[in-house]
Amino acid sequence: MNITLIQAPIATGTTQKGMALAPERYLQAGADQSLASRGHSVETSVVARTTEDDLEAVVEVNTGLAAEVRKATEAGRFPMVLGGACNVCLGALAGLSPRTLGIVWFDAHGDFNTPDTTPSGYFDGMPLAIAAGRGHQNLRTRITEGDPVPEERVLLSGVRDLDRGERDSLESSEVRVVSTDSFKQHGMERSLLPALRQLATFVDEVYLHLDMDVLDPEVAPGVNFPTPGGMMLDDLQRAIEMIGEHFRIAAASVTAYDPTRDEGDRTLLTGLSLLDTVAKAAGKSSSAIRVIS
Ligand SMILES: [Mn+2]
Repeated sequence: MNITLIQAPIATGTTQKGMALAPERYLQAGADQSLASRGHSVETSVVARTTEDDLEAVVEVNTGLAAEVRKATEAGRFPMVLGGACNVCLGALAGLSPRTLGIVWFDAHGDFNTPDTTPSGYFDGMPLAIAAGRGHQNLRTRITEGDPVPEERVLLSGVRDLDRGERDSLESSEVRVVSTDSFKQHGMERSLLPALRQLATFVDEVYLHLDMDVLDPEVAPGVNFPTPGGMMLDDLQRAIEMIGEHFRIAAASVTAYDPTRDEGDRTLLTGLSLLDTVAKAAGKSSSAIRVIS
């Protein structure tokens, strides 16, 4: 497959700046060569952050990212975004609009706070809500003319740490949530499959978002908010394959890796292997006839 690896080095918040170093670290470690060695044709691009102000930088980087995603898509290339924090979803989705697509989002957290519910004020606890039309819409509309993604087209998976107000918002929303509790009770495949099938009644194309903290800190310690009880790598890889079996994957982002918090490059290596998994699933989903079983 033809892939454009787009580096989006953005992080918000005072102690989370390390996430902005992730894209460069992935490239240093040979992310592009690793994909090329599996038969993909890989191009790389970088979106620059020039402003100090976090919210202005969110607009700046995501506007640039949207242009890169659009360019890649128009050239028949698969946009693979290396975050950066989870707000890169805004630029990725903006580059894909006005498509009819859903979101499959893997995260230990909901990222569904709004300025009204957030206990911390942390911007990167809000991007999924923003993408779905809740909170900071003036900021979203500076990045895109497209509509928010309707909540019934959003699947949030691997969640195990929600703030109270965020939990209430999710419960009263149309967002489909598959928690790690459900994985433990029923197994990952048996939990995720019904949710994917439901989503497939609304969309045949998705944006795939992988926050590295969805994984257990055992395999991905290099994140800002490590949360025990996460997914193991093989389960997440299988989940990504399943998504490729049910949907065309329009673009993907791998976010929230903080190289300054890694232990022995464990998170880096996990991230690199996920890029391969995503590329394979996306390649399959774009070429094969999908069977919704
Ligand atoms: Mn996140």
